[in-house]
Amino acid sequence: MSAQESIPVYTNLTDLYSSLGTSLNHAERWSNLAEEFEKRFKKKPTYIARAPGRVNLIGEHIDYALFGVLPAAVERDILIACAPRDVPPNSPVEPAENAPGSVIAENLQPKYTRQVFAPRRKPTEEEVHVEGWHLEIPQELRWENYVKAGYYGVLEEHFTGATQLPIPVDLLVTGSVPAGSGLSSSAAMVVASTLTFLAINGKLEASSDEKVTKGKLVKMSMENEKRVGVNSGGMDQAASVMSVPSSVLYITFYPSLTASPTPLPAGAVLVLAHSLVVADKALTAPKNYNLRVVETLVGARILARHLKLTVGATEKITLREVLGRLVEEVVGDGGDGLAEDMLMEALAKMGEAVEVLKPVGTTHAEWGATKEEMVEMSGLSAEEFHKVYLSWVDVDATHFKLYKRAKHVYSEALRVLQFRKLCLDTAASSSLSSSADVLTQLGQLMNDSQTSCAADFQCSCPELDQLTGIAREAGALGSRLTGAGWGGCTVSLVPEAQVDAFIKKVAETYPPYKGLEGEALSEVIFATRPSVGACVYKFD
Ligand code: NG1
Ligand code: MG
Repeated sequence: MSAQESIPVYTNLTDLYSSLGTSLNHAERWSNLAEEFEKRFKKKPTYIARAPGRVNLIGEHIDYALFGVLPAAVERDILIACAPRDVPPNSPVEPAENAPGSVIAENLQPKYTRQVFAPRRKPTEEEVHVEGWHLEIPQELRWENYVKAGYYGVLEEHFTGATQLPIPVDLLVTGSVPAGSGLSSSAAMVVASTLTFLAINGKLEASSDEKVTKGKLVKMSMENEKRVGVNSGGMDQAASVMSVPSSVLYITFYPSLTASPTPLPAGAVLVLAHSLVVADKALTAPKNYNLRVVETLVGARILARHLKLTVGATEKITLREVLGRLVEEVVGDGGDGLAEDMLMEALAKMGEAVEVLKPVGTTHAEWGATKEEMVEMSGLSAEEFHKVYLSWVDVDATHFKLYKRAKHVYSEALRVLQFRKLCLDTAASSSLSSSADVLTQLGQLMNDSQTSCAADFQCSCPELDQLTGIAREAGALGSRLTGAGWGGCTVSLVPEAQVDAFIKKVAETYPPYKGLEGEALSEVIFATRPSVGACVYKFD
């Protein structure tokens, strides 16, 4: 699996549907979207772009510390149908429908209303600056921001300094990834919209000099997601773009982006269950997601200082790089060449090294450092510290829990490698007899991950704790939150033969599911299988 691969562009519906598998009624959704597009815009779509959501099996909140994670794309996805719109040359900027480079965005979901936007030449103060062209993305939760984010990336990547703008587009969106559920509807939206604008501007054509690869699409989508206000790692975008059916994907970010399919042992089924607590990460980021990004970065800097590693004054060293630099001093290689068993050994040692992030003379579990204390421990001046760690991000906290966060990251990174090793060893061995035991061990790692997320990273919530507990009692071998947390979904590892009984039991026991049945119930708790990553369909 290489980041250099090109993004699949299908021109034949049979090939498209066979790539998507048969478990969901894809054909009906795709043809319904195309028909609805034609009804609304009085022309056929030229492309439909697809990007799936993802479930993360294990490896939570460690992608932005540059540690490897184990997600898989889910079958649920975002689809965007699009076609170019004729705009007379040199038409005026108003009305926006006729403006050069303009976009009319509609959504099958009526609560997301029709939006029209176009880039402009003149920047105002709030606008993000791109040489030549600008597009306003307000820092508030609006559905079209995700469409704009994709557009902006393509604008910046392919049209900077150009006199010509991207071609005007009409588009229609539909999605089956529940929003705010930890299944990364946001990344699916951003990947799908980035793909839409790439496709329609000819950047996926084999003949284009600037042809975009999977790796490039992941990078662009990561940047684009930041434009919507979340300083995310790259897990969701990589999973949405690079996943393959039937395997989880081991994604690394250090020293570069790689994705290796990792087969799950036979007999293991993933069941997703929504806590029904909706986490609006874009709104709460200053108190949770972005705060965790800062806490892990500051922890890394202080740890590096204790370990006497050289760190540039303005460098935002990550916890993975601290480990890499340390190992490099000892064995001369901290990067790709480091064998996984050595990395596991080093990670176990880091679990002890993080003790230095605890305050001297106290073992208070809730300990956190104030800003002033962090500045002092970092060895930077207050100005430097502010510039490197706080100036670019909005955080809202008086205390920063560096020890707990770093402890979670190193232990979680180790669990990912242990999980992957169990999967690979099982695939390599011909005997199936150990399989029940392997599933138990995988489940235990997931349970340990949940404990660490709840106690140390503090990204769980009472409902997620309750739901994972109920899941274990109902027969899950392991159960944990998936995605950012603070609400959203849990993922449980359930033996195949017990899936129906498991779902029934959880449905009866988790109080928020009371009264739900049929489709309403299967919207909130359902089995899923690792499925394929993003693609584009091109109409004749
Ligand atoms: P969610 O909130 O589930 O999309 C977020 C980040 C990931 C990763 C996880 C936690 C975005 C787009 N994604 O996922 O990069 O850090 O949290 O493991 O912000
Ligand atoms: Mg998200």
